[in-house]
Amino acid sequence: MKRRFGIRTLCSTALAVTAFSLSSALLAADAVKIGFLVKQAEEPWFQTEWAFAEKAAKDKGFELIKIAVPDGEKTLSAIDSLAANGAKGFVICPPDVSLGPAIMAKAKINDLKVIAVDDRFVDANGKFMEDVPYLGMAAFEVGQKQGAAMAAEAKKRNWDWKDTYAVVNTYNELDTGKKRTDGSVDALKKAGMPEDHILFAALKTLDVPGSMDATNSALVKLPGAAKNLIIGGMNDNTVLGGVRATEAAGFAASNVIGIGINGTDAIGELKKPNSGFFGSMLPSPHIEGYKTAEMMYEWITAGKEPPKYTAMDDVTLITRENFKQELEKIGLWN
Ligand code: FCA
Repeated sequence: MKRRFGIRTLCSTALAVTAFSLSSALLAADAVKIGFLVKQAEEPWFQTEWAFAEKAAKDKGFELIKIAVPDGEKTLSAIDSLAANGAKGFVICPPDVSLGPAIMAKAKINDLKVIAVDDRFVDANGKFMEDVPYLGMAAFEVGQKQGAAMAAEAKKRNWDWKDTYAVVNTYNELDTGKKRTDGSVDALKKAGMPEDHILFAALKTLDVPGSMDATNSALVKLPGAAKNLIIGGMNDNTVLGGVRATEAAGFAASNVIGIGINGTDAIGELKKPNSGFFGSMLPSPHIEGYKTAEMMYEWITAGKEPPKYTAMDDVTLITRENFKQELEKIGLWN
């Protein structure tokens, strides 16, 4: 009797276990998979987007597949591997916006939905691919705020425009880059900076060494009267290298105002007690990462199409005075 009871218990336990593992296997097979592809995984900006997309994945219960795509070849093969893994869509900041048509063609063959983040796709004629949902910075406005912050700090230091010059590192190949530097130059001019005191230096690469090279090429063109310098660029890295170039050229920190954009990539610099890198315009990488991943999830699971264009225009100037508090507020201080 005792033995029979034992066997029956064993059988039902076995059945329960089978049912459980079946359902968890089904669940795993059913888990929605979403890719998040970024062009410069080494930038804290993109690591922050990833971290918050991961948070969305936990909250909503989907699986996030993060892939670094530094070039076109890696981008296209990443899309194939996402499809092979059963993903249903991906969010992407492409290494080159003109890859847009190739990315969309690959996504279509593999039946994957696409949302662009930060850098907007352009077609073969250089026109925005407006059909592809895009979320990114309101670039001109953010640039204007950056320029206004530079001018305000120059005013605070009682700088005279007569001996103040600006070096703006540009990356006009990328619309969001061009609009940001156009915006900052617009604000500097409106604040009274003479147009011929603004020097432009084209960036070859979007990293610190690239911006150091660009600024160096402009510094040699400065007139002897240049005492104070403003350093501009589309993000933190493109300003950080510029500031390094001013140090090498012998400018003291008190004679340099560099203000970047991103905030995330300037944390190490702002931890230093002093440098010509004065601050950064901090947008919302946490919201960008979370929201794009969430929009993709809702598109896949509920058929809710994301808006074609979402502009993020909220920025806060972070400096050595307030960066810790501002980053803490949005959960970015660690
Ligand atoms: C571009 C830049 C990044 C970041 C992002 C919002 O992709 O390369 O550093 O500023 O826009």
